[in-house]
Amino acid sequence: MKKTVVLFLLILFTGFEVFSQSNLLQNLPNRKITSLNGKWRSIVDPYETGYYNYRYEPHDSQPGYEKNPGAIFTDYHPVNQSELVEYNFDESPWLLVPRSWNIQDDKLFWYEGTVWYRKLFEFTAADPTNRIFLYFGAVNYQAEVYLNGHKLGIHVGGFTPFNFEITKWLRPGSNSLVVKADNRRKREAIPTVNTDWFNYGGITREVWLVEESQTFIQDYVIQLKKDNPKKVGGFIQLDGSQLNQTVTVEIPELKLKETVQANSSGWAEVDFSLPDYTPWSTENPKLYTVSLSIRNQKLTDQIGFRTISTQGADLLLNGKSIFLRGISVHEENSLRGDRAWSVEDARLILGRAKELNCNFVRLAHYPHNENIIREAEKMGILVWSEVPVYWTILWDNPETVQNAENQLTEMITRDRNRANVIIWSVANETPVSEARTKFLHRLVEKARKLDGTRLISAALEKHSTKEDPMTLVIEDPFADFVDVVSVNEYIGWYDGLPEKANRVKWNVNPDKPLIISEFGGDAQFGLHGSKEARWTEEYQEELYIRNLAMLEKIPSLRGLSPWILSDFRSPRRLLPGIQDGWNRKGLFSESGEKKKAFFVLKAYYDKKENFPR
Ligand code: GCB
Repeated sequence: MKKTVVLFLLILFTGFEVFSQSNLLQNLPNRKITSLNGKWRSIVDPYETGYYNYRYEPHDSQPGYEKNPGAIFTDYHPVNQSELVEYNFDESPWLLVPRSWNIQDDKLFWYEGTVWYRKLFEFTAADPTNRIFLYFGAVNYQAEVYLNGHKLGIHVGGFTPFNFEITKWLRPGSNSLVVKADNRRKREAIPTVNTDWFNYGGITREVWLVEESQTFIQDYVIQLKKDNPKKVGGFIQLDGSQLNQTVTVEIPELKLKETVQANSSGWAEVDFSLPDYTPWSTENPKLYTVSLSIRNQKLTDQIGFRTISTQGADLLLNGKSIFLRGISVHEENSLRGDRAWSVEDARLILGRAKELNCNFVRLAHYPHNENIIREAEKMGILVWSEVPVYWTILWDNPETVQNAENQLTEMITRDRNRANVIIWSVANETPVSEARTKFLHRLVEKARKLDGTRLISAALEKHSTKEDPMTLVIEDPFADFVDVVSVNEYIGWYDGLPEKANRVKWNVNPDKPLIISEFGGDAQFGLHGSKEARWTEEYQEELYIRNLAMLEKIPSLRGLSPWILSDFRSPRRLLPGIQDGWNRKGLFSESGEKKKAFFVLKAYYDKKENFPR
């Protein structure tokens, strides 16, 4: 009986807490932050001993501590010397944060499970009345967070940020922050068990303390209104005890100063005209310093103003038809063979994209870190951002849809002030069914509610018609819900040989822009042979030549993001001597050499620079 009650409470407790967190703070880089990056103590705990007892029940709470069903590895120090304690953070190995654990110790390379992390830190607020928050860029996949023995909450989803207010749990002197990170793949999760990328585990992005006054600006949107290059719309959300405040919005370079009044919920609508300005564009990625001020806070951001819309098959950036010279990218620094997280990593990835003459990256298949979005924004690179609704999700499970919706919300909330983000993608290669379309439709509705200004898409699949296997169509009811139709195709790799591209005809909706969100094939850098020999650079080169010639004939084609910029780790890729755990579809090898196909795509993009002429 007791067991059942404990389990029930646990389900209730976790069920309630899974998505509970303080509302996400907007614009971390410009806040008053203190980094908790660096060395953390770690305990690798494959059996979750720090959580369950020998009856596989969550441990009871410790005397003198908050009720923390489950966790005992919360840096508990027994009062009584004779008490049995079977862990010791002080003597446990270090792990670097942010990083995945997989490449820090050979024993952890394939590890999927729980690692407990601990950071001791001291913190004195600039003003004792200030409020302190703890912010994680991302933890893959599930994080349980404890401060000084108190459980702050749980976060699910490996690629989005989350934060907790910790003001009342902080102590003068040393504080102990413990994170249980668990990267086990689960059937009901987003993504599910089966993907084509490496399941890097741990605290993979930056960790910060954020200091704010009693009442502060928590979130805002300052963006051009949909299709209106003259008007700024959005909102400002305050948090705290003095919510009825006036907020001043200033753009000094434009000599703009506006005030808005927050209501009793701390919410203020933003709606004003913008004087003459230089729009953000790929050629001139102009950003303005925008400041938002209330009584005790001035928060600045660098914001670009541009419109993005569609008209028939055209994609219009600032009203002008553009072609997306793109490339798909994983969040991986291939030189280190690890998750990318830093500004330097972002510059490496985006620098390679620039060498290809790209103006667009598809950040596949999950939200990437904020550094890459902001660096791309400064470099004039447009962004497609995606949630990991990938392949075979459990479409009918209400918790799964809730989880996807939550990840989508965190992605959009973090990046909806970035001028370069133009497309929210809600899925990749999901099999058509009624349940799946309903699931994705719900995500579209959510995305539009959170951000009515950007375009919605998803990477769909093509089909051939019954009458003619060489005629390709996109037979998917979901194509009706998206602003931009995007499709992945592997003609010449999984689907026939490269010459097949000569014989194929596409029959797609001429009234929506089409993006080929993937095409490509594997080549091992330095392996040469005839253009018919798979895995050679010549084969990949031929595949690119044929595919580009085929795609060029589609009148509604407005962009490409071939698969992929660089070779990336994937446990699905097992061919010895060639793949060795790497997906070899990169135009760059993992050590950064250019394959022959790189030059084919670059030459195509050089010509496309003159689009639409
Ligand atoms: C796809 C997937 C991508 C894979 C790629 C491949 O269609 O969207 O995640 O990595 O194919 O290499 O097979």
